[in-house]
Amino acid sequence: MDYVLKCIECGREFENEDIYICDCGGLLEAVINPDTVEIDFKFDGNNLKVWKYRCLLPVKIKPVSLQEGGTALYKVDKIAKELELNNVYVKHEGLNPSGSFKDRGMTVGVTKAIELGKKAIACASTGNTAASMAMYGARGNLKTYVLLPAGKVALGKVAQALMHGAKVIGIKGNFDEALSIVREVSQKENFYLLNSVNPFRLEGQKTIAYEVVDEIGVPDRLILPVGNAGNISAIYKGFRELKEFGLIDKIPKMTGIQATGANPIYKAVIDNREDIEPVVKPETIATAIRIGNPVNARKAIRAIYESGGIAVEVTDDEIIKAQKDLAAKEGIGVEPASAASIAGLRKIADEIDKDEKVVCITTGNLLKDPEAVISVCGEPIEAEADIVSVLEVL
Ligand code: AN7
Repeated sequence: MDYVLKCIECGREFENEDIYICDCGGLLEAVINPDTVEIDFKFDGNNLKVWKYRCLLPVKIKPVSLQEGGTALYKVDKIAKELELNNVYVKHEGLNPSGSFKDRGMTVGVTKAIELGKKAIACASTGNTAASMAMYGARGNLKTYVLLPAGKVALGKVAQALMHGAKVIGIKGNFDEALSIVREVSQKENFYLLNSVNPFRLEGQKTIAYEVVDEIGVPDRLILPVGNAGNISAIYKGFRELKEFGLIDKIPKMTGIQATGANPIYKAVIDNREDIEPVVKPETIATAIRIGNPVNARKAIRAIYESGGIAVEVTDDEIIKAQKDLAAKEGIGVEPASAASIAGLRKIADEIDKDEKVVCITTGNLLKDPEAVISVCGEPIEAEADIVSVLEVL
């Protein structure tokens, strides 16, 4: 399969794969030449995993894999009924090996790092990227370096990054500052940067689109939380490619959800702009999407406009309610950022046709952020170790 990295702004094409950004400052995208692709999979719902779609993934060597993808797709009829909708699904990306969708990107990104002869990989992270990168770095024998906003990353994610052997540095600043630092450090130290500005990482994440089509055909609408805006860009690219290759005939309305305290893409879309104004001090309980200056904003905003989608903002209270609904009514445990997709669905339910096929992506697992859970649910009740005391509190 032939592909080039192409600038989404000026159209310049690069043979060199060891770059992240065009000289003009534009984001890059891996553009596959459809005439050189031989589709060797069937959309039959079987054998779901990222590497089922290898013929559309731009890597040449044996992948560094932990059997990512193939996540569960649940129909959520109780939540749907409350909203007077008939076809609502949740694709639970929290069931990936590290507990988030980032694994789809990392299996491709880390494989590319090895292909390029890199010895070390790096990222800034609100947590999940770090956890996933540490895991795949370990699997691929690479050194891993992580910059986090100190005190603002869910405990489970920090624990993962540490245990899988990353060098973890908490900076006294936010994610946007960490990303700007790690971009420069990576250049100086020849680390392969695995934030979502890396076009190959997004290639892995586009398989969410492929898998949804494999399972239920093309939905009418796809809803997901938006932070650094890589995932919405990647999933849109996945659908766009399938359409270009003649495998599907429509693209779902891409619907991006942000927290009110970290909402630059929402603000741009309601003003019909193509560029964001960064939020300088982003804040939300959904620390995964506590991002004020998303690097993939221009890709994401195009994905929303071109697909006829929208952007929505939700409050922390709405996020917590959605997290509880998913957990207590449907048995699906997700972290706060992931619940934003259901909170967003609730907000726009009136505008959705009742028979629309809607897929909400829940991006990360409940276990990632136990502290957020305790802060909203409280501690367990204590009782003496005897039957009478237990019956009393029941
Ligand atoms: C659970 O880990 O940015 O819009 O550094 O962990 O593609 O950034 C995490 C993002 C949604 C937003 N849900 O995805 C990181 C990081 C969860 C996340 C997002 C993240 P993008």
